[in-house]
Amino acid sequence: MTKYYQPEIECASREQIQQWQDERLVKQVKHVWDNVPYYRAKMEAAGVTPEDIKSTADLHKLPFITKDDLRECYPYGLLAKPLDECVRIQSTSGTTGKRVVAFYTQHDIDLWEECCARAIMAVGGDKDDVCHVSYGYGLFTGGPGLNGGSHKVGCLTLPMSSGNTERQLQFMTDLGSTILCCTPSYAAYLGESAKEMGITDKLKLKAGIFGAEAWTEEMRRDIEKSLGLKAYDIYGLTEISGPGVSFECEAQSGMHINEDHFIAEIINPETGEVLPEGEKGELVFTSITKEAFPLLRYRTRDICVLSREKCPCGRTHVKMCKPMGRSDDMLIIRGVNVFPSQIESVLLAQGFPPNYQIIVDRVNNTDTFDINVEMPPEKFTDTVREVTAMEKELVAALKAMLGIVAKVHLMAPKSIQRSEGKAVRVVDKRKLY
Ligand code: DLL
Repeated sequence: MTKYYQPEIECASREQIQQWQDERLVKQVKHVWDNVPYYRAKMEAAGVTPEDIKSTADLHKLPFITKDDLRECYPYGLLAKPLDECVRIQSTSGTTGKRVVAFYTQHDIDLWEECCARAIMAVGGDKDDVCHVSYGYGLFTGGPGLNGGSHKVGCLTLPMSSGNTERQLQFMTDLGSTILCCTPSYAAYLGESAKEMGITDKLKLKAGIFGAEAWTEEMRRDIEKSLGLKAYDIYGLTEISGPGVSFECEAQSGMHINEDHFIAEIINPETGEVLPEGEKGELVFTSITKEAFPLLRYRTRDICVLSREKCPCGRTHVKMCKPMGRSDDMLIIRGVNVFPSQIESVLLAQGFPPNYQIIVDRVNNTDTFDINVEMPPEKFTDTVREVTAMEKELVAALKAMLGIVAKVHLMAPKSIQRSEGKAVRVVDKRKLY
């Protein structure tokens, strides 16, 4: 039986959860109104004042906030606390371009780490565990979030970060890591590498906490087999805090949303209308306890279904299914958020017309990322050396923008098929959803 980290919260009655949400929402709306002129103006434009929000039943009256608002307000426009009370900044994956920064007070860090601690406890973690964190550290929230959660649980924490697979496996066997936290693709790669090194039977892993990108049940089974552990999903986004917004329990069937901190809604992405429970739509979050960067009705663009069916683990917090797609064009490639528009801006800056096609696939559980790019007539050459040199330049410029390496294939002018309607810029062959 799982030891609950905070059963009085995670297994609270619906009435209790409702009461927390009602009280905290009213307080949060006032905090935002008083401290964030940008959102106050949005509320005024929508004809809403804090007095109109008396409980979660009034939530739908508030205007949405989107990634575009975050970009428009970059960097300080949505801050709800003085900067000298903030202790941390994190940012969405992808290095430049469409950057989104989130601010945290110490209180915000504590509650975020608590959410991650709950996720670790939910997979059976306790102070006797060795928690191996191979999510990236730095601006990306994966490493710092799980690291903090692991400390809170009292695990021996290995802040490995990503990369250097041989060293990861060496530490894993030498120190007897029992819980692995990383992206599912990296977990699969670690499993393969352990097999190649002939050390699979030396691993002591019992559980893995894998998220930040979409992964299938098939991939879950592969990872569980190759690493000899139980694989659990974890979900989150920088704007709302980071990993731990929701997490899987022993039932491995959907992720409990930490409802004492976040209110979840499902909306129709076209109309913005709130959909009844059980319907598929876009996930929207309101953070009701954060101080520095509290977002009200933030549109995640993740397509999802919520369920309040009774969970065998005893937790009462609502569950979300694995995200089933996105309502925008963002791709997550090797755990990094990529927008086609970022690629387009690099191509234009390098003197290439925006005639390109992105092809993404998943081979042996690793994402492949190819970009076919047409050469403009004035750059056209079929000399291999010249083509290779141009491809190399584009790869470097794209890496600087996105933070990951793409394979670039230069093609003759007019060789990418033109579409009569909307151009097909992305061919995603991964069957993730
Ligand atoms: O990916 C936070 C995170 C780190 C989550 C480590 C889990 C583990 P961002 O870089 O801001 O934050 O990307 C957020 O990633 O809107 C989803 O589209 C996607 N995503 C996150 N977790 C999952 C998951 C982190 N378990 C975006 N399954 C989100 C599918 C996920 N997609």
